[in-house]
Amino acid sequence: MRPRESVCMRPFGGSVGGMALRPPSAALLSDLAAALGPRGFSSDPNDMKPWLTDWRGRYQGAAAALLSPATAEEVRTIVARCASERVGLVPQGGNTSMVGGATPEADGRSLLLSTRRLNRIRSLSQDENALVAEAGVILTQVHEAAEQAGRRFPLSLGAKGSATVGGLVSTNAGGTQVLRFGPMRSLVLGIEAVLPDGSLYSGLSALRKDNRGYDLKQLLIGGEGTLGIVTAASLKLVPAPGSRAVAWVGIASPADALRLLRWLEGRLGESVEAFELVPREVLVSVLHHIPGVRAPLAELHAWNVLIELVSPGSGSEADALISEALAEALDSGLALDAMLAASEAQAQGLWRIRESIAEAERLEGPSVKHDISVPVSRLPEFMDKARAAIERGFPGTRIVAFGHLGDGNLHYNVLPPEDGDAAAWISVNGGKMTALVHDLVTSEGGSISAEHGIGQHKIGELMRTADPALLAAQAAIKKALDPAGIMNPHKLFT
Ligand code: FAD
Ligand code: S2G
Ligand code: ZN
Repeated sequence: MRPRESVCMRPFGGSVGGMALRPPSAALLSDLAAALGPRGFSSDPNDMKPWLTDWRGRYQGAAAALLSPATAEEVRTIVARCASERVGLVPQGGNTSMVGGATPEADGRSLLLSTRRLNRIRSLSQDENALVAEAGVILTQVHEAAEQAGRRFPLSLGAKGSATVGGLVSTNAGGTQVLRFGPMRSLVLGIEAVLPDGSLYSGLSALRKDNRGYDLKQLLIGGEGTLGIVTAASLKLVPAPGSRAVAWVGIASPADALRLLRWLEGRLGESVEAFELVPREVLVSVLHHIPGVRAPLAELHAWNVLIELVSPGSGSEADALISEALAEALDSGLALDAMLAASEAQAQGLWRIRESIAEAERLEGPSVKHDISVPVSRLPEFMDKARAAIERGFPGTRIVAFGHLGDGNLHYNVLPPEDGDAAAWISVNGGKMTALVHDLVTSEGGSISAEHGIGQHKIGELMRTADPALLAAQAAIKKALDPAGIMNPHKLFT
């Protein structure tokens, strides 16, 4: 493997082969205003303001104008003009990116392209088990449309009320059902997208098999808006469940949680769809910050798992299956305590705890956040090693690790020492902390970005830790498809 320093990562966002991006000319702006109309074009700072900061409030961007095309053709018009004038475009859906991926640079040279008006569900076929949604359709709208048709779109996450189809595709989003159905990469059947030269790629077919060469769809999935603008996607649906059971279990350790997962899968097979690890300190934070949530068990156990089980059988079949299994787990001492949601409202109450963690964290204050994955079987040992190294190197810090245990994916966040200025501590120590965590993850064969992507937040760490051959191949793909570097400048690439 070539030594790391040999990777030539020519800056793409700003200059490719010496041709720097340019701010939009007055002529371009007036042409786009005429083409898009008053609902599709604004240069009013008040209109743009809400969309120029990322969800975590880390990045403050600026844009020459906010473009809101209503059709793929209007997207083509925008991209073709920006390509010819080498003007940067930042695609934005729900703006829930955790890595600043949808926030334009602060220099205001790029145009912000919102997909909000690309908001139609174009079709739903029960025979094909497929739904075609435009990029700006929100995840909950996809869930509702599928349910009305007796189907289900099996991907969910805490931002489901804001995250859009285009954003979910472009970040290869994960969430809480990856355990059974995989991330977006497994659930996208086809894509319609405007490529950086302004051409329209119409690949929306719901074909389950198509081996005509390279898979452009799979490049755009997880491409973070750097290879084109997704205008619609064909999504895979699965049958609606007959019944579902949601349980909250108190457990002694992540190692025991993993044992419980494998034991449940041995008994119940693929019906275990979600298995989310929640440590006591996270539960305490949610109970403190989020109104209307209650502790599921009498005791606040050091570790907890939220389990969702789905069964094709109707009525209380899922409840019966998981009750029997958990009774045995309690008898054996593997589970310390458990409660089974007795109603849909209780089930939603348990999920509300899990889905409110990010909001509770935001209210709790700044922390050094990591979205990591390691091989599942290595997770408990990784957690022990990381804790020991962090306690040695950064005394007084507090580790908060939660999330998608079954995928080997943890949100591994470290809070600064309680005394002193958190932001100041992070500005001095955050980079060293992240390097320690990411080096440990890399040494375990893991990833420094399990599901949130790279955006602008992790470019440095990607360059520092990724395989040079991979980086060089990715740069070559970017240069081939977007030679002028107009697509989402300074994201994923410098
Ligand atoms: P945006 O934030 O608008 O954009 C995300 C990226 O996609 C940017 O790079 C943007 O340029 C690009 N993009 C957006 N639309 C398009 C398009 N049409 N064409 C091309 N590029 C486009 N993520 C997970 O994976 N799992 C989780 O469990 C999870 N939980 C979350 C919980 C909360 C409370 C929050 C706030 C976020 C969470 N996220 C999670 C992160 C985020 O929701 C996902 O990354 C989501 O996919 C972003 O969708 P979005 O529409 O908000 O995209
Ligand atoms: C989750 C998003 C929030 C976070 O809740 O599963 O993906 O804090 C996360 O990282
Ligand atoms: Zn997550």
